[in-house]
Amino acid sequence: MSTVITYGTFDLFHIGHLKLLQRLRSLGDRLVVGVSTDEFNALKGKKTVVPYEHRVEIVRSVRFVDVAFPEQSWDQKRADIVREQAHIFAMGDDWVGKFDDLADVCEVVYLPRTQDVSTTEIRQLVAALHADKLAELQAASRHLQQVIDKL
Ligand code: C2G
Repeated sequence: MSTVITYGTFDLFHIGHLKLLQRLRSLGDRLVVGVSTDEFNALKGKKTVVPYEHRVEIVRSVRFVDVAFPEQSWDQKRADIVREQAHIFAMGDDWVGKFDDLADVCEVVYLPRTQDVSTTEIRQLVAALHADKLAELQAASRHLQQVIDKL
């Protein structure tokens, strides 16, 4: 039974997250995932849209995931690897080289990210849609005001 371990925020869960979990699961017999808590993300300077309780439940419900647990600090990985008896530690290649220090306790692997999708891009898209809607409403209210003024 070989275990693969990975970590992430998984905010606004998208196809990039799903494809990574699917590929990681195919590297072993069991996939365990550390999901960053909201407090830990604050330490990372990250504010998520979806709260931790929902993100970890979504990750847990992915059929490629066997276990999901809270990631609360940068330095818990070594203990997690030993606890879960992980053979492979893996991340997307935006983290390449960052966790090579774990190579004394398990194999360290970085997989290519899925192109053209990210939580940041989804947030920007929603913000742009919001701004467009706002502009539309402001134009409508200006027009309405002009009509009222003519009455
Ligand atoms: N990912 C991917 N393709 C994308 C977007 C993300 O393969 N288009 C991968 C990332 O490389 C990462 C995982 O999905 O391995 C989760 O990404 P994030 O939620 O952005 O994770 P992050 O906030 O970087 O947290 O201790 C490590 C941190 O917990 C990593």
